[in-house]
Amino acid sequence: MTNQISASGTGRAALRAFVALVLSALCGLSALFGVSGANAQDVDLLINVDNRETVSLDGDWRTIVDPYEVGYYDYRWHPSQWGFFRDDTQRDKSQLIEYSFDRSPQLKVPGDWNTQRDDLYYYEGTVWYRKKFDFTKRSDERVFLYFGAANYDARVYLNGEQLGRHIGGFTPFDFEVTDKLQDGENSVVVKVDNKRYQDAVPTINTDWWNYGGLTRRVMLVRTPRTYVRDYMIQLDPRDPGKIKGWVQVAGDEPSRLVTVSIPDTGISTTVKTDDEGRANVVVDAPGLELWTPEHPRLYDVLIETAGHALIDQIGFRTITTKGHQILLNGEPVFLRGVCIHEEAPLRTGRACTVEDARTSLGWAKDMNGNFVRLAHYCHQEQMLREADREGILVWAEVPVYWTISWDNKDTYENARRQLGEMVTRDRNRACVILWSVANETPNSDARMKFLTGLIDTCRTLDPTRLVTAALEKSYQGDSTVVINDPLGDHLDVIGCNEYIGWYDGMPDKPARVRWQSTLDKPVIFSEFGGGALYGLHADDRTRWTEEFQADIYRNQVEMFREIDFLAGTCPWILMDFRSPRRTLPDIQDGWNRKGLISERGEKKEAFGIMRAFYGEKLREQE
Ligand code: GCB
Repeated sequence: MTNQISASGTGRAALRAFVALVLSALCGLSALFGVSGANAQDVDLLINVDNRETVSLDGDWRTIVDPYEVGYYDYRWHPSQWGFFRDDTQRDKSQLIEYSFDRSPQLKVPGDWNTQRDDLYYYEGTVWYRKKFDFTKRSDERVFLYFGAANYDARVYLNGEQLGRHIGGFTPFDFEVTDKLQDGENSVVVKVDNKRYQDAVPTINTDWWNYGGLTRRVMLVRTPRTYVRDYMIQLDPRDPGKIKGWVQVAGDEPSRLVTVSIPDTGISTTVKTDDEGRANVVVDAPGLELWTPEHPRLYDVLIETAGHALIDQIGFRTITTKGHQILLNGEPVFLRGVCIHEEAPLRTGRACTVEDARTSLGWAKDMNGNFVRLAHYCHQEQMLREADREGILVWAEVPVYWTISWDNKDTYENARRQLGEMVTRDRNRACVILWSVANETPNSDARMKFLTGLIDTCRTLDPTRLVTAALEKSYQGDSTVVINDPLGDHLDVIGCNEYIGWYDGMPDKPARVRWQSTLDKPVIFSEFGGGALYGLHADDRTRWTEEFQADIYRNQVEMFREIDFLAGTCPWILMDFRSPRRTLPDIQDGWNRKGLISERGEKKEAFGIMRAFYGEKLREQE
């Protein structure tokens, strides 16, 4: 069922898989009995680590670059059950050991390896990481080893023992280590491998840098023996006067009373979890100040059970559609968006800090924006937390990009699990309004089956948000553009990527085309734009100049004004980002130059055009 072999999750996951099997055999009876399908599909993940007691393992880690994977396979290429490099301590002195963490160089965690060492710039393969730390366990606690993300395939060992493996470069995972920690010194070793494979998610072919390593924070999370593990506390989209959701308790005594309250409002309810630690929560929520981009009100929400009180900062709002409109709290909203890659502003490399998140979102706001598309994979949790605080709506997405192996069952399970981990981590964030299941995927029966499966998973895990995907356009005649991808029937909001004026015609073309949509659904232009090197100037028919790019934007904006079903726009992209596909010397040099801002933070002319357009949209809405 899952590629994550977790010491903590195995028992519960097996039980859930069994429950899932029985429920599906009963063919829909689950709904009848009020058992949420979410139970059966849930990903077992410790959420809200920001508000838990943690011990950071960030900082310098010893690392061994291992392109031949000698730390894992023997010379006959047989995998070692335990990983040869799992630990280099406590061996007898006559033993032949041909590696040493202690004498190997260090890399910073969180961080990609590519931008920390010149010799690792293009490296795709295995790097072993090792961190030693002191710990003293308390008798009444559980401890989890938590990774924000490791790109792409991570095998984790603690004190020489394998904890498990996680596949997927952008989502978190954890292992319970309560009984594996030693008082005093401990050693955690991780084999991180970022090789690309045809049947992986994403596949071999993308347009971004394959940054490898422990790219996000690593920590120990301490909880009581019985603890709140996961929950969903959101407004009921059908009855916004109510909060509806569920809590998941885990540990020694999962069946117990749990109180969910919002101290600022007097809202409070107590529920009893079942033997699996689960309880539904429904409570009247009168008088809540709704979360909006203008007033992103977050409430402290307390989830308490005997011995454990967990707090979260949650905003309450609804997101629905009506015909061509997207409604936020029942009111039409135009999404003044921009796409963002997780490329660190100003210093480059994989973004991994709150400051990185603040800079990118600050630029989006500076453009008069209210929306970001976090392309093309799940971004760090701090980005969502910051968007919640700043009032920026979010499109969140999985790396189902271009040409995935649609027929491969493992590829599907991999994508489904990554989607599940993303939704599980972020479904309490008010900022997230759209889950996206794919980007520019050519149509086929196998693709339809794969993606409709992901859409169903998404709706099961989170019935409160809208589901979208970035589709492609097609032409009828020379100048009529239609969106007729059959996947549109299954989505709530249609994302459409179009590069009219860049890959498709010259910059003046957008103003000459007419758009048609066959579906009575909101459409967002989820990508458009063109490349320019910051500071390169000439006439507006010279490619790569700021003028050429600006002209595309000017004509795109003209085109937008004529489209009555348009619910938002999302230029590609906020900042130039590294991509090995982009090799043109003196212009690209390994960078996709479609940014409205250079990697050094310099704004190109086109930025001003979007800023002016969004300024107009903002005034229309006021
Ligand atoms: C696209 C892709 C995006 C690319 C962009 C480009 O359609 O969705 O990932 O980076 O075009 O620059 O060509």
